Amino acid sequence: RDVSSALLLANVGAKKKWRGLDGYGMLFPRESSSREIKELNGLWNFRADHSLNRNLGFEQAWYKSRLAESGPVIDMPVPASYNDITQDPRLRDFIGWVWYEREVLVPSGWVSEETRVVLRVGSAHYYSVVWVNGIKVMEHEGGHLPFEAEIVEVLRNNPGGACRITIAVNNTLTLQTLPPGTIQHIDDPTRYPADYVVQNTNFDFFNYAGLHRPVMLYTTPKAYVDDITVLTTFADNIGLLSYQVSVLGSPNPTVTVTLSDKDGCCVASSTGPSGVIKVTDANLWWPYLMHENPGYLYSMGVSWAAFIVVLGSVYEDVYALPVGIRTVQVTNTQFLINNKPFYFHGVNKHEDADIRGKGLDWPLMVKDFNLLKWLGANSFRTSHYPYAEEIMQMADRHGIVVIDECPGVGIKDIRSFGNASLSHHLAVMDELVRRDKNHASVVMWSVANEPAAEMPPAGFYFKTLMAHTKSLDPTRPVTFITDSNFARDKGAPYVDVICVNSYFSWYHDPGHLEVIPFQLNTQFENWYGKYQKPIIQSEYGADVVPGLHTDPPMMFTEEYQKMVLQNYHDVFDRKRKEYVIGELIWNFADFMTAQTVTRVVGNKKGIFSRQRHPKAGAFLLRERYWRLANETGLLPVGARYP
Ligand code: GCB
Repeated sequence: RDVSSALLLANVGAKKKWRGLDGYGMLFPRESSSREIKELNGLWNFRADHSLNRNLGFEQAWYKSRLAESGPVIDMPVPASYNDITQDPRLRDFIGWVWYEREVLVPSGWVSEETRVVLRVGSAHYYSVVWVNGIKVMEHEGGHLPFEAEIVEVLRNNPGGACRITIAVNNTLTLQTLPPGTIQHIDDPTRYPADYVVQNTNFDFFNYAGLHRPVMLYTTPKAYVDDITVLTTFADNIGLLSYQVSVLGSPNPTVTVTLSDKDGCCVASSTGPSGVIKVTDANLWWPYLMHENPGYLYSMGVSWAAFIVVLGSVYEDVYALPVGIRTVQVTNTQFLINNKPFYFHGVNKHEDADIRGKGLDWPLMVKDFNLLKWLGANSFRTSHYPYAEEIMQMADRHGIVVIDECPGVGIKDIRSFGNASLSHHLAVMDELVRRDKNHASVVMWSVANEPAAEMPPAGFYFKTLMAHTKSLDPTRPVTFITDSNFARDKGAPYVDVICVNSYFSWYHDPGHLEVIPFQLNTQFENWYGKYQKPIIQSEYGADVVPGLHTDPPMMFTEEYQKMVLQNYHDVFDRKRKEYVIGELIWNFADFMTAQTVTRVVGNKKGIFSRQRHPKAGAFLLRERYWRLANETGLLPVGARYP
C-alpha cells in the first residue's frame, strides 16, 4: 500500500486553473458605491478525511450535500489553522484533505444580469478545491495567495439565495510544491504502527494548514475595473503616477482617475485607461523614522461609467486604491528610497501565534505593528511566504518597508529544480507580483530562502526566476536569501542585493562568541569582494528560553542572545559605512516548528516570546534601532528617541 503524495493529490488531476492570470487582476475587495462585500469569517463546519487514502470525501462526493449528512462535523473558526484548535494530535499532525463548509444567504439583489458575485479566499494551505451548491467553481495551488471565482451563474440556479460553500484543503507538500516536501510511508510492522506516514520538509516552521485568511463574497458590476497598475516617481516637488487600468466586460470604457490626498481633497485627475498623473507639492511615501510624516498615501479613485440606453441610467464601477509616491534604487553600496540612503534596521517575522496558528488575527497584527514601532524597526521581510494583504496594507500606512518573499523555502532536493518546480515557481511570482505590485511598502522581491544554490541546476533556475520577476516588475530590485558559500553560489550573480544568513557561534562553533567578529567580517569581505553589491544581513540570532540566565553567558540564555547580537552589531557598525545596507534579526517572535531535538516547543530565536513579551534582546535591539534611526533617518531633532 503506497500512500504517496500522488495519491493524496489524486483528485486534483490535471490541476486545471479555473481562472488563469491572463487579463485577470486580483484587486483587494473594497466596498464602494458600486461594490458590496459579505465576509464569511466565523464558524464553519469541518471534517478531516481520516480514511486510509484520504480520498473518501471525493469518493462519496461530500460536496454534493450538507457535510453533516455524510458524517460528523465539528466547529472550525475561519480564519485560522485547524491544527491547534482541538486536543486531538491526529488533527494537529494531519496530512491530507480536510473539508470546510459554510452556508450563507445571498441578498436577492446580487443575483442579477448586471452583477458579478465573486467568491474570494484570502489564502488556504496548500491545495484547494471549491464548490458552490455542489458545483465545482475553482481549484488553487499554493498556500499564501488569494484566489477567487465568479459564482453568479451557480447562484442563479438556486433561487432563494441559499449558497453552500464547500472547500476541500490538502496540506500535502511534494517535491514540486512551494515550499517543497516529501511524504514518507514506513512499512515496518516491527517498529512502526500500520499506516505510519510522515510529511518531511526542509523548512523550520510548522506546516500549519486550513483557511488562513478571510473568505468573502463581493460584488462588482458586470463590466468592472479588474486591475490597476501604478508606477510612481517624482522630480523636484512634482509627483508622477503612471497608471494602467484594465476594465473587463466593456469594449470602450470611459475611465476616470482621480487622486485625493489624506484629507480627501482631489489634487489631480486624468481620463483614459492609461496615463500619467502629475501632483504638485507631492507628499512622498517615506519609511517610518526616516521622515516626520511616514507612510503618506493618496487615494486613487478609479471609475468607469457609461450611459446604458436600455437601462436608461448611468452604469458605473468605482474602486479606490491607496497609493504612495516613492522611488527605489540600488547602487553598488546603497539602497536608495526617494534618492536617500535607506538602512534596513528590522526583523524577520512569521505568521504564527498560539491557537490560531497562521490564521489572520487583527489584535495580533496591530500588536505586532505596535511592537515594531516600539522597537524602532523600519522594515521586515515576509519570511518565508507572502503575508496577508491586510498586513501589507498596515505596512503601507505605517511606513514599514517590506522585503516581499515568496514561499520558495526549503528547496534543497535536486528534484525540486526541474521544469515542473520552475514553472510553478514562476506562476507563484506572477501571483505575488500581481497581488502586491501597488504596495508602496514593498521595495524588493525575494524569490527564495536558503535554496541549495550550489547545485548545478541552481544557476539556470535562479537566472530564469529573477529575470521573470524583473519582467513582471521593472521597478523593484530582486533577490533571494542565501546561506551558500560565496564562491559557489550559482544564484547570487543574478540578484540586485546580496542577502546572507549566518549563525556564527550557534550552528557553527556553538558557545564561542569570540569567533563572530572574525567570521562575520570575512563573510562580508568575501561577498562584497566577489560581487560589489550591497549586502543585507538577512538573518542572525540565537535561541533563548525566556527566563534562562547564566553568567558567563551560555547558549539558550537571555545573556547569550544579547552577546550574539552585540558581537554582530559591532561588525555591522563598521561595515555599514561601506556596503552593508541592513540587518534583520531572526526572529521577531518565537514560533512553532515541527518537533525535533533542536527545538524546545518551537524555535526560540524571537526577541519577543510567542505571546509577544520582550526578552532581554528586545531591549538591546530597541536601543540600537532608535540610535540607528537618529543617525540614518532624516528626522528633525525634536522627533527623535529621548
Ligand atoms: C535559517 C532559516 C530559518 C530558520 C533559522 C533557524 O537559516 O532561514 O527559517 O528558522 O535559520 O533558527 O535555524
